[in-house]
Amino acid sequence: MSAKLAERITITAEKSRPAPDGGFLLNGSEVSVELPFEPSRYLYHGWQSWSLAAWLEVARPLPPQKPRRLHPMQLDPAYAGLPRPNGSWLGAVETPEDGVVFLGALGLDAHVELDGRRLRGRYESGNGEWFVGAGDETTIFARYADMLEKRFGKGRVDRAPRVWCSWYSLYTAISETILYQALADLGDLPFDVFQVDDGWQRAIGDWEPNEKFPSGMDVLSARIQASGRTAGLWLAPLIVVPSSSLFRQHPDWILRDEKGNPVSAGFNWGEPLYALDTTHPAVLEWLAALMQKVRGWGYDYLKLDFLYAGALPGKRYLDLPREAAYRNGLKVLREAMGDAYFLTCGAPILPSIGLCDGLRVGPDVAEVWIPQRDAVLLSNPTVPGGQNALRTSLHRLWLSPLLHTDPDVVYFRSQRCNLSAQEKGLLQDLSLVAGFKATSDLPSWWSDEERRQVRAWLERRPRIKRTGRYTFKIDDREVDFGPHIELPPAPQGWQKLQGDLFGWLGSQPFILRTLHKNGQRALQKMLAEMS
Ligand code: 9PG
Repeated sequence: MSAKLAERITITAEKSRPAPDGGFLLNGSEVSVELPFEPSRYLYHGWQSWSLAAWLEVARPLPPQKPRRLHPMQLDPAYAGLPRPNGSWLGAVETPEDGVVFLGALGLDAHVELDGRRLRGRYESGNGEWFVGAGDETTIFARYADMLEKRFGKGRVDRAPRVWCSWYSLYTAISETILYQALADLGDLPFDVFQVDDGWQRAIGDWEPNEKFPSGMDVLSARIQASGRTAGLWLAPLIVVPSSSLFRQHPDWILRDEKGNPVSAGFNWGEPLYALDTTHPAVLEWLAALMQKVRGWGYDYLKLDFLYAGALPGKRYLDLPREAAYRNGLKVLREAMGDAYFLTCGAPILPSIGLCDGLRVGPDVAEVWIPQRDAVLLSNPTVPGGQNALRTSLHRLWLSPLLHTDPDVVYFRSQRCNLSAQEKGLLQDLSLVAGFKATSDLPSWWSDEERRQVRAWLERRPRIKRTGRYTFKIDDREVDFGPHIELPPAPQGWQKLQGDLFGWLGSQPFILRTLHKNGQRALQKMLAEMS
């Protein structure tokens, strides 16, 4: 089938030659592949960890993702309005004969879209290589991954560490007291890493411990290490908020547009986010010093988050293509952190390959499967939720020969969790097929039975066999994720009006600040209930 199909597609490129094991290698700043059929399904492949990746019907275009103010942190803002099916670096269509036709860039700063019967690829600047394949989906992605490895390298491919992370229980309400308690309550459960997430720092940009960590970050890491575990730390080194000292002290470090205005990197923690220019020598020095500082505190597992900010469109100190600028920044971070385990998050996919050990491959999970307002009314597949995380993570497992694919944490707890037993089971199975185990459940929230399940999950080393796009065998059990990843339908009628209103409101800073304050209040209430 594949040989025949390969003969029937028409390629337009500056140069093209047959690839050694079938398909073609192209060269050109713009290339196209004309299909001998009308495609009905397209593989959207979103830009960064949290962006949507999924096979979708060509005839059912994606409704606009809302609110718009959050686009910079949820998709590639350069292509947010594109009406046609499209994605970053690669795209594919299903063939009538049960295979796929695939077009994928072998370099950075590239985008693919489907224009009728044509797959079109374009590099944002200059020329680059492409791979075209036709035939079996799994085989083609394996070959693509292999070609990427030759160009970008790969991370450590031995087993991923088993991680306890503070985010999906305590969120920013962490303190050294609470974390000491959680650490003690974990007892001898075989977690390799105890990772402190967002909430320890003074501000986004001011990476020093706040008043909830009076003993200092080094004392905390020593306690973690004394439990036999690696200490892990979250940072978002490429973004900065206006309330930080960094922002006030170094206006010239901020990524700006042609008019000189700071480029928006989104809105979170009740504030607008801005990006650091990773081509500025002083920024690179500061990033390297930051990595050395946290290594010096004793943290040997680093989760670096909101990394997309380094690759946003803008006018830089050096005139480099944006993903090349990002990758240079990432290289400096990697070198400065030495042999620490490096997990990238909110990270553009291709330019992170070879420089990190693990990559978050989907949006955040949450203690709810489908958040009605955000996922349904706002048509947003990148917001926290079990289903959103499952869908996108599954479509990025092809990356597993290159790095550890982190599908985010799983839940065992029934306290403070609205997931059904089946939904928790789906996420637990996902962690097994992705090969990355993490949870944020506070150990004191587990029943004895739940704690027993956690131990069994941590100790398992199941045989995994992929039997189809969404089907796997985990030891002898068949798992089918297929029925659980369908996108909610686009809102109609009254729901559409509601969505439009919420979308508008959700772009207003005063609403976002209010939502943030409400979230903080809910966390304070939780802390009060816990003590
Ligand atoms: C800490 C968290 C956790 C989590 C990360 C990241 O507003 N947003 O669009 C948005 C997206 C993701 C996000 C936070 C906000 O989560 O994925 O694991 O570390 O940061 O703040």
